[in-house]
Amino acid sequence: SSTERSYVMIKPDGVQRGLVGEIISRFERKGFTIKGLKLFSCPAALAEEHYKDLSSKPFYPKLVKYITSGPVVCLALEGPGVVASARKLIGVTNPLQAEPGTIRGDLGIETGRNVIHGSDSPENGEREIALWFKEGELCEWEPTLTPWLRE
Ligand code: DAT
Ligand code: MG
Repeated sequence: SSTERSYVMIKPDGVQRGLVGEIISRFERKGFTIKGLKLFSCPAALAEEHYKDLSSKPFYPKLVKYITSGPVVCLALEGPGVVASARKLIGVTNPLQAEPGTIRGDLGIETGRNVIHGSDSPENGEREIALWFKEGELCEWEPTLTPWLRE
């Protein structure tokens, strides 16, 4: 549906490398609507909750350390099919395997420094947006451009 939302996050390596504008620009150009946007230093408890499905993996402690190693940029994106489309724009988990043209394919070389996160289902999109954004941090707005993007 057109109200589908994805939680997208530029990870600390993306922020440190000055890729914030480059990355946000790709989602803007594609036509998704930014409903939430902030720079944020995330506490370990939040990173642990966000990645709780991976808590049994050997790389989980390093993953939590990485995500909390510096500020991240949190994005709530909305639009038809935004969850799957954002995953396509992002590329597969290992940047060396990600296609050129994708964010990870163009900008990264290691799984443990893969620049960006995107929700893997609409349900997780809602779960993650609720986790990372507080009440009042999201904007209810509709761009005047919408009729030029959607019939
Ligand atoms: P994705 O971020 O593509 O949805 P995921 O949900 O399977 O991938 O894993 C979340 C993050 O955990 C991923 O972006 C990087 C890290 N990760 C995944 N598999 C890993 C591995 N085998 N070794 C190190 N880090 C890994
Ligand atoms: Mg995932």
